[in-house]
Amino acid sequence: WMSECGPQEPPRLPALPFIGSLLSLRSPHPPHVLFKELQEKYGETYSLMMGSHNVIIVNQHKHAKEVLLKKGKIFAGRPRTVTTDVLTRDGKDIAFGDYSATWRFHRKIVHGALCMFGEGSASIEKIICAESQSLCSVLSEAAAAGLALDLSPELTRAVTNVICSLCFNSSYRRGDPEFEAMLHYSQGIVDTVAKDSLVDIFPWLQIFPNADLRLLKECVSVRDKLLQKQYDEHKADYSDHVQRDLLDALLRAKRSAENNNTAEISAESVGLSDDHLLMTVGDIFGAGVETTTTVLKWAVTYLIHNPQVQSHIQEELDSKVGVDRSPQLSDRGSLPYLEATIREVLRIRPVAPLLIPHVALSDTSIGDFTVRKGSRVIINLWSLHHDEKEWKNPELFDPGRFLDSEGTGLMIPSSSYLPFGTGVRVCLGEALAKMELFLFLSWILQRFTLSVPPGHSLPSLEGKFGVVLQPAKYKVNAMPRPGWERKSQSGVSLGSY
Ligand code: HEM
Ligand code: PLO
Repeated sequence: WMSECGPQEPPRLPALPFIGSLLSLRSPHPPHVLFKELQEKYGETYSLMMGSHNVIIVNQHKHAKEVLLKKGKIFAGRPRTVTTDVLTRDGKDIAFGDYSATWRFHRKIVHGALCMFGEGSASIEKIICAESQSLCSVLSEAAAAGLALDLSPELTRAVTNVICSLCFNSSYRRGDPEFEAMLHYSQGIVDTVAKDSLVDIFPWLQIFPNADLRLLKECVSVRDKLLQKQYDEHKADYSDHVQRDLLDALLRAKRSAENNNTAEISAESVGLSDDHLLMTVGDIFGAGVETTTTVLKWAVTYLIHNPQVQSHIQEELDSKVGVDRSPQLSDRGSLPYLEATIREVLRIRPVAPLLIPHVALSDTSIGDFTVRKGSRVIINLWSLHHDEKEWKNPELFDPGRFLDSEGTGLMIPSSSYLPFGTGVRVCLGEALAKMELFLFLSWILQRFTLSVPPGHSLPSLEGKFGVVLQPAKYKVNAMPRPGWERKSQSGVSLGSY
């Protein structure tokens, strides 16, 4: 009967009860969990009406890949929302900006800059190792003083300095007031922007609680001042001959567009205005800090919960790297269990469980369902990564699922795994993030065993849902491993990487 009637739209939830439960009661579950549960009643792919917006929720990998990969260009749009417009000056960035020539151009510049300073080149490895060294010496000092430490600010500073080097050729010392300000504003933005992700696209945004919107605007203005300062300094000592960082790469593209200033292509029209440059570098800086830090915090949380995984990684490190030198990127191939652990962390607690919403740019379809132009599409990565048909015991933390039966070869056991997305909107920082995760974790675990302080309970595994899924705050004991009690403090044998 259905097929004779021609193409069908996805099953639709009754709008009002749903919105009522999600927003008024705020539901006992975060949206990604709620959307996974709603599959039982409505099927894997269903839609909701939110005011005038049709929103399609995709919970299954075949449909997800059709949207992101096979029809990637058709679904490459982004919705405009009140909070992301505040953050990005009406979508003048990459992540929240709509599909356009400007978006493509900025992705290309960033990609080129990351390749040049990052991937492959030795310098990024040196930067990350220097930050690892500094991070480990903070852990040593705390251990020597018998103190338990909230690792969050330390991990954030290490990750921030890597992205600071790449974006601005600068870094922060411990206790730097500008760094403290950055920590504060960035948390404020994470707490308020794209709140509950798609909740931001409900019409009740017009009655968005003023306190939240005010906090967001304050935080964004602090961020913008810091970005503007970097921008002015870079403009002042810009030279065509040296490219120190991403901001220089963006300025160079702007200069060259201005020099070729013909009627058709001006720097403004290809999206190289001051605003566009600032928003792009703001995106990379923000994404560079919040995502990688969040994964490191989840990794530490799961390692504390699973001491057997931690000691397995340490045995691997002892036999493949030893204690006479520090881990380096070229060790990645010989530390499969650590790689598998990183993959498992990215599976079980995806940083962006609903990705960023996509928009259909023309009439199209997903599987047998028709999709109208302008529909918003939410890919529920949480459902993909916790699909019982694809993963045995999905809530169980088991790095072994990413290893072959010998336990030595890496593999991806299911295609229901997309921690960085895929297709035209795929994450721009995947390679950088993987290098950082590998080096930071291998340095820490070579030197320390992590645990909760005596008398403390294990940290919660439930994340706080926002634009990124963050673990709660807790204190950690970093106990120097045999052979590292003095060495890591004096710096002996930390030299060779
Ligand atoms: C987008 C994951 C680190 C820059 C994304 C998306 C995901 C993701 C799921 C959305 C894809 C979509 O909407 O379809 C991650 C994870 C990271 C990480 C898991 C860390 C482990 C980074 C880093 C950077 C970065 C370090 C910067 C260097 C971006 C940008 C976008 C993006 C600019 C927007 C792309 C676009 O809309 O065209 N990331 N990311 N990410 N990521 Fe990452
Ligand atoms: C994080 C807080 C910063 O202050 C601003 C910022 C910029 C880019 C955002 C990032 C935040 C959160 C994670 C995002 C990133 C762009 C791509 C990335 C959304 C809001 C992901 C995971 O998709």
